[in-house]
Amino acid sequence: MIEKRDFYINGEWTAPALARDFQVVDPSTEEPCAVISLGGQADTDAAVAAARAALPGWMATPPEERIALVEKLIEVYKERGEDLARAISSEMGAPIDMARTQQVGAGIFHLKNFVRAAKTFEFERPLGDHAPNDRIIHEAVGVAALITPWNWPMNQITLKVGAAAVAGCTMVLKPSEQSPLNAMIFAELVDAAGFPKGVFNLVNGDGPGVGTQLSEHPDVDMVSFTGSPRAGTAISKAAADSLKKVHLELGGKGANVIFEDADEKAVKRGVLHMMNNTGQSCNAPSRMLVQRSVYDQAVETATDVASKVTVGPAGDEGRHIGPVVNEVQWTKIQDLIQKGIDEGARLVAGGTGRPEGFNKGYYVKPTVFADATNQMTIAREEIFGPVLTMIPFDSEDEAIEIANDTPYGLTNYVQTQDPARLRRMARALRSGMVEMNGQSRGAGAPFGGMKQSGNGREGGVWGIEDFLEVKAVSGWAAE
Ligand code: TXE
Repeated sequence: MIEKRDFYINGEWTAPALARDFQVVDPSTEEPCAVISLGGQADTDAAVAAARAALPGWMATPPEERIALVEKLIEVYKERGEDLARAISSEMGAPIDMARTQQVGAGIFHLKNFVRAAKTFEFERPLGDHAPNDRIIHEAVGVAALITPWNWPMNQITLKVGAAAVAGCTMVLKPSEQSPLNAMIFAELVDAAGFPKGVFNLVNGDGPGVGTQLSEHPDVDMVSFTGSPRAGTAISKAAADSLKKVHLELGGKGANVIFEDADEKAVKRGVLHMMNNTGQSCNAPSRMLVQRSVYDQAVETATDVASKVTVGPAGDEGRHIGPVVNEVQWTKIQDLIQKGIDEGARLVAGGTGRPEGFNKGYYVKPTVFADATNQMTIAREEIFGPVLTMIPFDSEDEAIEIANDTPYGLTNYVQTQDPARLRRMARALRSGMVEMNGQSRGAGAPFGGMKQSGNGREGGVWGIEDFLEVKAVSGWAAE
């Protein structure tokens, strides 16, 4: 079993102030796969102090040098890609092929986008020709606490670390205690890339401990968080006393609106997208809204596609879905599937219990509910498992109303061949992202949500701006 009890503070692997072991469990087997430490106040303080001490030097480092270090990080990241994939696979259950391509691949994608965006970003610029003595200076917010979840761990860590680094922030990362191993490898990569001491620090811990301590800490200037709305609320409250900036990327309950003129692969694509990462994605298209004229056909296709999705251990090569991350999530998903049945949705694929052939591991049957209403629990709550909810609609207006009738506003999806309708839908849907006809977001596009899905945007130039203050200078003397 892997034992990795130390934290990465001020460029050194440092033993925790107080011993508090935590077992990381492999969800494919329910067996522990590693032991880490959960940090406490002294560890949090040490990491924040290191980040604070490194801040002036890092802010004064020219952006080109910060960017060059991120480029170096990309190089070393590629060399350790397999180690990262194996860690992610064992601690959160992503099938190894998918962990290599999607989970680890996402990290390279984001870091490259930050390098590209930062190279052309004007950290300083004149206000405009009308005000020749005014200058706008973008400078780092300061010390950033980065609190990340387990579902797309390297995706979320690189989205935050890459942006903070090029912006000139120093940082303390607290990865999810469910998936700390990939984050610790990432810390080794930051070290190997040659970042100055104290710029990047990592402390493992749980929400009530290190998570809360970072959120409350008077020497932390901002918190960038991805996770549950529950924790997002707790962090906002904890951060309020010191009035620090809080960036939140929370859940979603995306609608995938399928019109009668959608392309023939639209339903299949929607089901497979829902099942990807075993449904553990905040932007999952979890409500499939289908126009009534093609609804029966769509239910048939969805049933067929979902019943062919195979489930298997994360270590197995090939295309299948793995277990969900832990027992808490497994039980929550089971309860929600049961709620769907109890509230009268029609179960057409999957259901409660483990899939056939498994008596251990947090495996969930790929599940589809038809004939749901948007008021049912399965249409309102983020299930975070391989569970699709299908809802019929008649008109475009009704589809918009149902899609927007949710507290969330992260990603919505539209399938139609009608260009005018695509444009109307893109404007009408209240979400940070609208993806149409299977076209995924381009490199450097902003990621984030409206309403209770959070605030701020990650990725590309918007991600960098989130870690920057805007300073207006008047009376500027030209050089
Ligand atoms: O998340 P938590 P959980 C949603 C999804 C899932 C549910 C619960 O619906 O079913 O959340 O997942 C840290 N102060 N998402 O319980 O607890 C925690 O240690 C500071 C959506 O695992 O939010 C971890 O590092 N930090 C989401 C991180 O928050 C706190 C991804 C996420 O854990 C804290 C994950 C506190 N009080 C879950 N409490 C997405 N948007 O993609 C917890 N944490």
